[in-house]
Amino acid sequence: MSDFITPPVPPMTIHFDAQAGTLTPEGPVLERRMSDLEGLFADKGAWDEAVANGNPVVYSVVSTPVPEVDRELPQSITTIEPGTTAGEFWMTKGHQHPNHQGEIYLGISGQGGLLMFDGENTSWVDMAPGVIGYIPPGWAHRSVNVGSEPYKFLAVYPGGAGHDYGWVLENGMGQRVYSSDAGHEFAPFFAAQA
Ligand code: M6P
Ligand code: ZN
Repeated sequence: MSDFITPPVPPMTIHFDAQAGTLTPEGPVLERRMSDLEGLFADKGAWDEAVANGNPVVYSVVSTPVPEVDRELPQSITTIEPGTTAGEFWMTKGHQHPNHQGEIYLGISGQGGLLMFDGENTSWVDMAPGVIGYIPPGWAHRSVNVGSEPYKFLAVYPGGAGHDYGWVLENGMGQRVYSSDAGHEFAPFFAAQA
């Protein structure tokens, strides 16, 4: 094992409770409020208002103790609260992996979607409990809660994958996802309005 820059963590048991949507033991927990999603919703006025009106938690990410280090395989459960900002469904920031590595998402509860964009084409996976969405290398990815309950999914990804948020701010995600009578509908991507 001498060629590891960071020594690997020891083998461990992680309990995944799909009903409760928990991982035990827990590692780092991340909470993203509306103010953390600057420049992502199309309607900047509505986003400003939401930040001023309580700045709600939009999503949280609970990880296991497996670190985000090259050659490890970390996991996390993300919970996106239900809601819309000027009709646009609440979502994660979305990111690209700088070195183009794959990732899998497993739907746990609620109704969501996995939006992927490779800079040219978009792809959408309807995420429900038991569905695995596969993110191939080179596809930026964002999760969206298209239901009225919290949407939870498990992510498993290479520890050295990284999170390039600038790529999404620069290139967008190809499409936006809005609430509609039929549930959800797509609109062509356009940058956030000032
Ligand atoms: C999943 C994984 C994480 C990611 C999280 C939130 O749990 O893909 O790596 O951090 O979703 O997404 P984002 O980083 O785009 O806010
Ligand atoms: Zn990722």
